[in-house]
Amino acid sequence: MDDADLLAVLFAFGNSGGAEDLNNDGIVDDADLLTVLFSFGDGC
Ligand SMILES: [Ca+2]
Repeated sequence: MDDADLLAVLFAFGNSGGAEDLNNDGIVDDADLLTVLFSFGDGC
């Protein structure tokens, strides 16, 4: 999990679903962004 993952979520922000919908609630939103931030630096 690094800045590339963060960018992927930012670019997909507002989109429905997809690989960037990390919590699988159907939309890429701030919750997914927070998931990336909390996991930043972890392997995933
Ligand atoms: Ca989501």
